[in-house]
Amino acid sequence: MEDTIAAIATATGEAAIGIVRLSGSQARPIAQEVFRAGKTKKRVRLKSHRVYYGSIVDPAREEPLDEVLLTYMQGPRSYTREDVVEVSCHGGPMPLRRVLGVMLKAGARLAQPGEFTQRAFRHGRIDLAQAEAVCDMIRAQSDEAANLALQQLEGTLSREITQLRHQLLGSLATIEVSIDFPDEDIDGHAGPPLVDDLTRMRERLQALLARAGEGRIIREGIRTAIVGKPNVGKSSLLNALLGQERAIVTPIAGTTRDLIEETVVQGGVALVLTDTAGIHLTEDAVEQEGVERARRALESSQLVLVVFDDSQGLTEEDKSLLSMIGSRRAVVLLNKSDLDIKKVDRDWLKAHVDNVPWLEISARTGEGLEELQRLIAQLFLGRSYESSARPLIASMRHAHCLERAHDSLKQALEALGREEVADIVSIDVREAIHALGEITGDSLEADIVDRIFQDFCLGK
Ligand SMILES: Nc1nc2c(ncn2[C@@H]2O[C@H](COP(=O)(O)OP(=O)(O)OP(=O)(O)O)[C@@H](O)[C@H]2O)c(=O)[nH]1
Ligand SMILES: [Mg+2]
Repeated sequence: MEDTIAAIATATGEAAIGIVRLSGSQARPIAQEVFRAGKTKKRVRLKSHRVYYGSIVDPAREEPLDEVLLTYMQGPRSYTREDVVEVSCHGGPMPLRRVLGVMLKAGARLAQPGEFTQRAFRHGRIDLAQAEAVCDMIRAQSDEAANLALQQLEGTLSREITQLRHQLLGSLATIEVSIDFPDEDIDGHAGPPLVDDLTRMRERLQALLARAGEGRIIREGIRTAIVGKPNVGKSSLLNALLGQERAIVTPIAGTTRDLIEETVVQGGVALVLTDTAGIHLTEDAVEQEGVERARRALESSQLVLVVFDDSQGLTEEDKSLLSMIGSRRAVVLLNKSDLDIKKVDRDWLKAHVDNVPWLEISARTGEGLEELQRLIAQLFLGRSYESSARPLIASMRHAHCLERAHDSLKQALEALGREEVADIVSIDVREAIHALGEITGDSLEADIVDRIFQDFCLGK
């Protein structure tokens, strides 16, 4: 029998309410040991799916620790499918710690991160892709990301994968028949020919993979570096996008020395913005370090906003920035358009940055920022995922599994083309089935499952 786990399920800090959660066969006895109902502070026998008002006490001295609401949910009608107790106490660190403390004293063990959800998975209430969606939902930074997580939580992805996997199992059966009866041609089997089936499934995998990048962007946001030489208005741009005076702005070149990171949601996607120090040659050691950090931020970004000062015209320093972009997606921003001094040579831009769009903006008045938002959405997102019936792949892990399944099917089809013996084809199809099963957790080693749940937050 599994032990009973306990954890604080809500975030740390001050809040109206905090929740301590118990799950396991001893959840009810432990709760009954430390809970006293109502004003009379009597011990009670808890009934399932009821909410009780009362207090949590230290049973050694009957000393009350906090006033609470307690809910008992008998398994399997609970989050983990085990007996679960949730205690809502006051949401400060002290009351939460006191409530958790007596539960541990009464026999519960402190839960590992993700252990509640892991139990829900192990007891078959949700599959692995759904369990991962719990985490995504909690971490979602934009509406789109939350919608995507919810879809996955409700099983849209799991259904698609399970369906594919079952169809592949059907194909495998066809192949196995031909191994047992080698005189029969594989493709001569009744029903739709094997090659057509496998080709169609391969195409479905391809279609899912084609939009995986988009899914990741929605889930994780776009790492965006704001770069430019000193004083062009990078920090002003950060502030304008955030709608608050987050970074220090002054007319003095070299104001920003360190990286400043903030997230802003634009057109449904989160931009994880980094404001950087002006990139230029300098003797100042602090500035040099700042410039070095700016370079690294640029290198680890997915989108680069290159800021030029349109009232100044381009210098060699500006131009050298363009060579640092590499193959990253970028937008050139001609800032300070409110001054109406268009000194940046448009012809030079057209000749030298043909693959990068450019835009006039004013960080001061906000002119051009909506256009920037549209441009970014265009660069990263295709049609809206809501318009497609197919689930959107949003995690690297899922994309890797799909790639493996896809490659195995490709090999199977090639083997069929070469008229290889059925055994060879069967191995490839089995591989594909296994890879798909890793997404939903149907085929996965226990230690990999453990590793996936370690990424979870405590109490989840
Ligand atoms: N007129 C006008 N001035 C701007 C605009 N954007 C920034 N400025 C001014 O330009 C100066 C520099 O702005 P910052 O945002 O500090 O520039 P920065 O690129 O972050 O500079 P460093 O941190 O030193 O590299 C400030 O005086 C801003 O007020 C704009 O759109 N229009
Ligand atoms: Mg700055």
